[in-house]
Amino acid sequence: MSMWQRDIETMPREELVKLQGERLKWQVKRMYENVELFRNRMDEKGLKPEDVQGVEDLKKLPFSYKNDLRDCYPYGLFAVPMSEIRRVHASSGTTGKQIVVGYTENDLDMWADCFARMLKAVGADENSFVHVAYGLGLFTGGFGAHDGAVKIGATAIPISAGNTQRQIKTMIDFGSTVLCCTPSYALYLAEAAEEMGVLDQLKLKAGIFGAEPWTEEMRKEIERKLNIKAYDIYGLSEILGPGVSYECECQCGMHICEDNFIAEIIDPDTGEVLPEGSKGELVFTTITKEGFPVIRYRTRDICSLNYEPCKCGRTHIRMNKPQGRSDDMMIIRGVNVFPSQIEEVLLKVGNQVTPNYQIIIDRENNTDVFEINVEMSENLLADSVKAIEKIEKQITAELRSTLGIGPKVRLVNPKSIERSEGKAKRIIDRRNLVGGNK
Ligand code: DLL
Repeated sequence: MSMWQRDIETMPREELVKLQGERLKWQVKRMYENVELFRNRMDEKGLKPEDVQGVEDLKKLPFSYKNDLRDCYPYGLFAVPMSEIRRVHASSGTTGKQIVVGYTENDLDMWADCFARMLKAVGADENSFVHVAYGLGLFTGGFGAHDGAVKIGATAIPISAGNTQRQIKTMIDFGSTVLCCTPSYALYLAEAAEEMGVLDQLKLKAGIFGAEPWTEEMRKEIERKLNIKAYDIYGLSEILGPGVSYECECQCGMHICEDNFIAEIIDPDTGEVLPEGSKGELVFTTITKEGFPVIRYRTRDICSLNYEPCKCGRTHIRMNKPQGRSDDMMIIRGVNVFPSQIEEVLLKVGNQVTPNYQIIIDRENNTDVFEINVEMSENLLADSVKAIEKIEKQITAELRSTLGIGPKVRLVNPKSIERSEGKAKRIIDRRNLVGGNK
């Protein structure tokens, strides 16, 4: 079976854990010296870097959170001078402020290696054409896949997201063999190619899909329609983007690149580390990253870890598909959306609308449909239909500029959104995704 870094990917576990311990010691020391927030949290707990001698000491260390990135925006958590940062990426924060992460040259190289492991596992090599239809930009998906493709010597096709007709024509003309995009877009592309009557002209062999939850049924449908094998890849901006973990040819869980990341499963309420195999919140510590390292980062993704040896020979543990979130983040058309971002926009619009809203997400033709009902004020209700339509348009435009996607906004009568025990039900997700909405 083809592997990118066989020595590392099949390293005996004892050796791997020893390596993790050494790297953890190194990381804690340099973070204590260079990242004020981490130093303060260690001091609060009365901990010094010397208190960490191996992986067994990890549980003593303080957690870190998405809000830390907001509070130290933009570069306050970087552990190297900016002159060593080669690239930044960004993602949605819980409020209007995006979160920013940075990579040194070594970090970018490590990231490319992680994605290269995925590519080799799907059978790609220097003769492959890797069609990168994840967004190339501040989103980590596109560049992660692109650098991985270049690393293994394949031909990268950095087409980025959108423009479906052009995607299909390019896949046919350029001979794309590996498709990288969100699973929902893969299905959408398949359907569009079917409608165009060109499915048999595609040369695709495999697909690398992630960035949002997807079901086994979706996998089967993508595989059948595109006549490929569809692989799952996981990542998050704060840790690495795509390539934190990846499926091998056995397609039974995603191997975590444990030489770079230590994973733990905790109880999201108590913070207690749970026994092997339990379901809980996934927490990562980055032990090789230089630019923006994190210790015990709370991903909010709920899943479990599988320590059983895998038939493929890789020794790195596998994580099961994320099965929901311990916060209220949703992923709509591949974009991370927090209800708090929507509330901020509604407050900005002023007193013509109330902050009572309901988000309805559905899936039509394999695309997420995103609608928001907002209760208008009594004053606006008394105004003209035109005035109401104008506010609807204004909210859609504001949301589009904040989130990057524009929902259909409908202003509804005051007090018309159903409340249960006085509380409005904010999110109705009808997509029925395994792992729920993230
Ligand atoms: O989505 C990175 C990525 C890009 C992963 C391309 C895979 C492919 P963020 O935008 O920061 O980064 O979103 C991270 O997406 O915490 C999960 O909740 C969710 N997620 C990512 N991959 C998967 C997956 C990218 N394979 C958040 N299955 C994470 C389910 C996923 N959820």
